[in-house]
Amino acid sequence: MTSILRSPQALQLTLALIKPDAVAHPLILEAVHQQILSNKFLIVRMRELLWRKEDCQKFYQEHEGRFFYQRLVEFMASGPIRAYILARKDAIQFWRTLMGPTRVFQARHVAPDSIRGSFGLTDTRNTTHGSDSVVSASREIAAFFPDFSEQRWYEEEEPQLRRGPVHYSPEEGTHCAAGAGDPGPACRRPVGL
Ligand code: 3AN
Repeated sequence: MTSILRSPQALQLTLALIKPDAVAHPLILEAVHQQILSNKFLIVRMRELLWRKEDCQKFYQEHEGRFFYQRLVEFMASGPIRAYILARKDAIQFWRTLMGPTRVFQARHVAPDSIRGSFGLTDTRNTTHGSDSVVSASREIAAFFPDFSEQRWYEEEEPQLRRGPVHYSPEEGTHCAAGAGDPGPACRRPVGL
């Protein structure tokens, strides 16, 4: 994998998932979406999907053998999930802080206003997922958005989004650069990609 030197000001990308427990409840789904917007993340891509069990197994491979692995895989394939590519300065760490701790009991105590503190049901059904490093963000983004080119996004869309102005489309649930004239690639892409 080639590593690209990026300006310290560059927006960082992360993969965020809303898990089946939250997607099943429209009010919780909307509340999490609003948290994303109110915390100044840019929604670069968004899609909803049903995950196949084999894909869950691959995604959570590092946890294979742990006591919760089977339960986790079954749960993640049990209903629709929503996947986002989010951009922001320090997006990875910021999203993880917003999610709160993995364990819901702990989240309710140490970060009651976090997403998991507010909506988490159990340690498995804990509302959201977020990448934990730049390397895993790239891998996870590629797993959910195979047509998305991170390199092209950094070349074409990131500079426009960083400089602004930025437009949010409530219909698509995504942001794009809203410069005068040419709308830029973020606004021209086919819906769903
Ligand atoms: P996080 O999602 O906070 O980065 P990871 O990557 O350690 O946590 O774990 C992936 C997922 O595995 C968690 N989101 C959670 O659903 C599940 N998980 C982790 N630890 C436990 C546990 N002790 N008991 C039950 N499920 C767990």
